[in-house]
Amino acid sequence: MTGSSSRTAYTTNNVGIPVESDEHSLTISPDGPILLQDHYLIEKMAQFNRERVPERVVHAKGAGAYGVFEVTNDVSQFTKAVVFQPGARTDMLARFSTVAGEQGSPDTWRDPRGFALKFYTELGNYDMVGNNTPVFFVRDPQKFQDFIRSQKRHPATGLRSNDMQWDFWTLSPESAHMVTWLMGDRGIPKTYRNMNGYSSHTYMWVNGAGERFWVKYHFKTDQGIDFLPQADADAMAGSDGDHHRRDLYEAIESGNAPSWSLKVQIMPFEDAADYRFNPFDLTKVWPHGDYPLIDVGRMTLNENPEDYFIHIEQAAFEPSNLIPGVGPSPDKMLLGRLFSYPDTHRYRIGPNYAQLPPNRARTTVRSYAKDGPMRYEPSAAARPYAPNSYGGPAADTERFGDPAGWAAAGEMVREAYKLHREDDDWGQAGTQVREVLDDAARDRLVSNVSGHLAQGVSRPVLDRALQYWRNIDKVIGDRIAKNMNGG
Ligand code: HDE
Repeated sequence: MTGSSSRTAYTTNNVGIPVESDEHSLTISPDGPILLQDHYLIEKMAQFNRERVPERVVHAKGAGAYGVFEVTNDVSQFTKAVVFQPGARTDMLARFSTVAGEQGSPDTWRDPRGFALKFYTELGNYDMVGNNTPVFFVRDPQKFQDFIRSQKRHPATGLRSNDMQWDFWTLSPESAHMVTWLMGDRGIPKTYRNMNGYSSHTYMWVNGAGERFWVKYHFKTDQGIDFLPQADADAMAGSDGDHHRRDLYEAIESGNAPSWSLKVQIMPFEDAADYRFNPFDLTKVWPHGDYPLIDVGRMTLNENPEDYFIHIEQAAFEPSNLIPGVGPSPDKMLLGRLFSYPDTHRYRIGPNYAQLPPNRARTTVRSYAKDGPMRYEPSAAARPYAPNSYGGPAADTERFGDPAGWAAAGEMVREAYKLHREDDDWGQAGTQVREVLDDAARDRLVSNVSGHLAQGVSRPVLDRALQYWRNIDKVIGDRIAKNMNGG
């Protein structure tokens, strides 16, 4: 037998026992029956059948990397959050994703892109889970599940259906602003490195004096915004369905670390009530002329995960991971999300998902949680209950007791938001078309919408879609109608 140092490492089973062969099952004579005691064969087959966890019900296809966030401007007058303090440097994880496609779907389908961030701070993990668009399709979580189902597969055919998509959108006019973003250049980023990220929601910041502000985040790509024209994206979907995942991995591997500059819009707490738009309506932006962008810092992604499944497939982002100095807002969609994400993680990767490598806090965890499947970190408390007289952790209400909240009163109702003086469903979409897009971008928008409508959208949905676009902008709507020969 040659010395073990000259051989490669030997194969073991899952508990470290050396195995006799990587190639042959255990049989009676070479041609005989396989024996039940071939537990290594059984272990391999049984493990293989259990390798999958349910994919994310939305945002199933994605890519991710580790990195660092560095503060470059003093915004401590607005927030006490440790991640945003002058000089702070915080390790982080980012995951970018499409929305409607399944795990094996092409990266270059037209879709919003997820922009999920996890900051490992000394006061726990802070997650900012946004998209590459500053708005969203709906403004009440009651409609989110239905919206997603209209984007996915028809229950009879198992096929995606543009008719379902436009049926939902044209019956939900609040979608107009986001659909304008989606059908424009931002709907297919050239790479994950060439897109911005947004909180989309309004959040609350609280400073050290307890003063509250409303805030929207803008992560501006330092690589420059860029997109794929529809035809190029369609071709790429066929030639390399993992184009965006590959690009991010190879860029980081080659030392070409992508970065994003974080800027925020800050609204004084008292401005919200009388602002011209509902500042908590997720289908609206705050025009930058009203609340200009303020520099905060830079996020750089410079480390690929060593194992994709462990670190990216099992990554659990949640908008409810809010550290002191950051809080939610009355945005109904955000409040709905605070429940949904931990719920989906418990279902998808188990109740102890917070102990998995990408989700583990990098600070001391003194939670009273215990037991449950796959738990392997002991509870920090000598006794599994609070209060206790054995030195267990106790909430520091004096230091952390000030919830980032707001006053609320009134009867229970099921109604839309009260309208602010410039609130409607079409105005900001029209502004986007007329004032933000240039002629070439408008031409591409008309072409993208026409092409999408031409794929299976039938009357009466098609007629509603043409009126939808005329409501956004008459000129654009007429151009689309002309293309559809139905105008
Ligand atoms: Fe999500 N969303 N979402 N979403 N979302 C999920 O949680 C949900 C919304 C976003 O890379 C799920 O872990 C509800 C807006 C990203 O792992 C789920 C509502 C925005 C990701 C979920 C929304 C997002 C998700 C599925 C309406 C941008 C991927 C898998 C109230 C501001 C995160 C998961 C990652 C994933 C729920 C709408 C962004 C089902 C209920 C708006 C980037 O929990």
